[in-house]
Amino acid sequence: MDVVTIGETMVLFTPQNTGLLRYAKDFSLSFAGAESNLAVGLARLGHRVGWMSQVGQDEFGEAILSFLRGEGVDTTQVKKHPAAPTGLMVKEPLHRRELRVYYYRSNSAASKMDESFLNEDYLAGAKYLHLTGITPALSGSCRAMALKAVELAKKHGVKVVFDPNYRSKLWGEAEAKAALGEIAAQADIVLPGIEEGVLLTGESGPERMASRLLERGAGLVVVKLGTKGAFYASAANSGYVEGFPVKEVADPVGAGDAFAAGLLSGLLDGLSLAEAVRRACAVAALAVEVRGDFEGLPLRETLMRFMNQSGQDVL
Ligand code: KDG
Repeated sequence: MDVVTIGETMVLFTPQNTGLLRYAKDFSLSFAGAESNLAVGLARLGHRVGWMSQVGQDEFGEAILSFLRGEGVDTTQVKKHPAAPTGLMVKEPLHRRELRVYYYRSNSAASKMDESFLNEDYLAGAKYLHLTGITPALSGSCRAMALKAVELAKKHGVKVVFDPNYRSKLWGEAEAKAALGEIAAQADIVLPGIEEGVLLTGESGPERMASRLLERGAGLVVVKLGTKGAFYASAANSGYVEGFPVKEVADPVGAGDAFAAGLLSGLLDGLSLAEAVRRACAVAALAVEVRGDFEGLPLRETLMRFMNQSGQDVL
């Protein structure tokens, strides 16, 4: 595998209309999960990617597996829990500027993953291990598993990519700061957004955030700056990359996962750091123009045309 990622995927219900959820009658069904979003993003760009997780022994679990297999993601490591269900997520688009999300995932099948779940040989065969800060927030056993996965990756020379993905609905700031900081310090690549950078370092600017995270052990830090682009820093070099123009943000959820997919795709293709960050910005820009967490993730050909036209319409 080029990339192995571990995390929960949920069935996602989105009302057809905006407004309070209590009045919603018609929903569309899709899937949500930072790690599987990344996996789909990489698969669409032609990379080999494996998603490790646990779903319930239920129809929603089967739906998630069919979907990810259809996208070309390797699901051979996925287990089915005999009793715990597949998690659910519901979006509440109140109006164009405010989106609330609700989780029905405590005690889900994925939250029951633990260290015994990890297949060392499978992890050892990857070039990158991708983790997000959502997995350690799911349960104590998931947190231990995430740390063990980092340890195994390091033992086998697999590069660890960590997206802090702080979710305030899953845990409090103090607990998150400690747990996310522990993984970030061991990761080769850390991908915070501005708010996560503040949480992890107490700094407010991307340059100082990146310096703090590098001092603590990260090899490369890329701070995501939304439509403005990103700031990257490693021991060797640093710089800003401008974002691509976004016509209209249809759905910002999943932008960070799209960014991570673009970055890893660029690094796997041997691009320079700045070029890989530029690819990350382009994938994120395309992803947010489409409603849904992963639906707008581009195929390689679309991405290349978009980038060659510097973000003009891809016809
Ligand atoms: O990054 C997008 C994810 O936040 C979304 O797909 C759902 O994984 C998810 C979560 O836990 O919030």
